[in-house]
Amino acid sequence: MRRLLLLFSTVLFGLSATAKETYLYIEKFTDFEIGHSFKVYDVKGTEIKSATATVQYAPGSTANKCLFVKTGTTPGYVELDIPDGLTGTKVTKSYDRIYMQLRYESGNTAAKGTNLKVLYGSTESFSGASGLNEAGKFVGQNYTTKSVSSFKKTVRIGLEAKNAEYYIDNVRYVNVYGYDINDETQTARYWADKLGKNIGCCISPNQISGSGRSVETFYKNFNMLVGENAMKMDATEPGNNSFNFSQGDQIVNFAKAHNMKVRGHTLCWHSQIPGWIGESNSGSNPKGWTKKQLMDILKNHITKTVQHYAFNVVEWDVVNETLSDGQSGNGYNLRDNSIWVKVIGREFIDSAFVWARRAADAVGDYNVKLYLNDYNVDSWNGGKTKAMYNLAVEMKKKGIPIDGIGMQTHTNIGYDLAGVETAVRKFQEAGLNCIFTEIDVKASNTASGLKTQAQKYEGIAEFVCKYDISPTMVVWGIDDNHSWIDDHETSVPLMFDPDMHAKQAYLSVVDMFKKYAEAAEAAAEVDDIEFDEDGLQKVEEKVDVYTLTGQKMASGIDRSEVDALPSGLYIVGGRKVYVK
Ligand code: 9MR
Repeated sequence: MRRLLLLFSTVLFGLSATAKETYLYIEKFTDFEIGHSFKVYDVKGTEIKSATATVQYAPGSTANKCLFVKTGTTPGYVELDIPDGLTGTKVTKSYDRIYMQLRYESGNTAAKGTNLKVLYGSTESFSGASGLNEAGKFVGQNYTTKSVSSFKKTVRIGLEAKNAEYYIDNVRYVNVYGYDINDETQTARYWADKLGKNIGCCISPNQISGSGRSVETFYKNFNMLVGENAMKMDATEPGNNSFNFSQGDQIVNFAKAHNMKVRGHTLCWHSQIPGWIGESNSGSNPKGWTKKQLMDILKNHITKTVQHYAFNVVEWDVVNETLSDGQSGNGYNLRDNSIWVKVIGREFIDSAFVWARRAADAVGDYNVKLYLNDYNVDSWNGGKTKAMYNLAVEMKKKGIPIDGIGMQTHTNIGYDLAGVETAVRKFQEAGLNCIFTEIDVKASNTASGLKTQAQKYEGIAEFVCKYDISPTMVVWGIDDNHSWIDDHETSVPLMFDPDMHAKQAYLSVVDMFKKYAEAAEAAAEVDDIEFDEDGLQKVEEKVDVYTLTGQKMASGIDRSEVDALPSGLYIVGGRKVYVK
């Protein structure tokens, strides 16, 4: 008897505090006629003709179909088809759990307390307690399976029980991670790559070794890495003019192996300076360096570091956290607990950028971008953001080679997205890039905390998608247990939980990148350039206008009317246009 209807579905539900579970049914038995039989095999893969597995109604039901298994002197395992389009490797890697309901009746207790086995051919993917201890009811249970590589298009399941009678129902694969890491279209990296944007994560060399889920989580979901500490001055120049790039090199090599970019953090900071220079976070000068000596030290450091990483680092934080906290918004103040500020003064900033640019240009690395990076410089409603703007614009006007500013974005669920967008536009008007370099959004591990957190991450992702001057967003840690924020009990700031389950934050970032990438693809399809008889490109006077998400805003309007649209990005006559 053939299956009546080929049907399987992915059902999303079970929203836990952290991640969604994805279910993929192997078999519900509802699509088979009563009496349909399945083949049964022994553990070595030899068919057992004397055992039976037939579709029946569940005990006491006239509607709910399930499978009734009857074994003889050898335990038998029922063969079920793997859902279409899936391979055994993919299934067992992406869905590392199998769930099913099992039941025995009090009249035959041979199945009680026995092991369940999950086999692909004769390769065991799971063997362990079935959890079947009470007669007369279905018991639902999750079994964590092992990945297998030898498989056919079927999976075999059953209890290790002789002369037994029992029922099986609702057999399904369970993905506890909230997304399928082996399906690239479910990752932020895939869509960010399509948009030419960077989605990054900070990393330490000790997180790179091995091949487990956490390592995979880095390179499958992100296309950019930043050393959390590896490229700071205390790591790279532990002695005067004595360099050690080994930690940063490990990150660069890992990134290369996985076709990822690297951003450099950081060339000049008041913190994490080597002891031979002075004290971190201090304006004191215990070694008595003169201004000229300290300038030479900084120039040498920047030149050698930039040239060592030339072509391998695409963005540098040239100067980090040079602004003081508490700014009025008029002009700017520099922090005074910095040896650079105290001994060299304001000019160290300009010099650092010039040295970095010259060092890169001298070896032909013309594309590396140079950033001024700081925290609490996100919302235009904050005085420090205006101070950042004032400093960056002053530099730009003087011809200092600054490409943009980095908003570190160490924030919380109060993050003022509207104020941030205003700031992004201000930087855009000033001809500066504006990127998000160290994102963490503090939130409580509650449904509402995680939901609001996801909205903030999503909002940041939208700015990155929407603004050409915002090519990068980087999160400051892979999961909630790898964060410099140490109140893990009360705050879970990142996009993955410690077991690498995707949180809502990650899933909404994926969706946002996907939305813009698909809209961009749709726009490219209508981007048919026409030429007139002189070979010149025809410019349509009447155009259709769409939002980036494909919603039609206007049909056949005069091109000149486009300027009157509310400010934002549109697809006008098949081209992406920004209306101020
Ligand atoms: O995450 C970094 C942590 O491991 C270091 O101990 C700390 C030392 O200052 O620096 C942390 O990273 C900081 C980054 O370099 C600059 N912005 C603030 C980050 C969080 O403190």
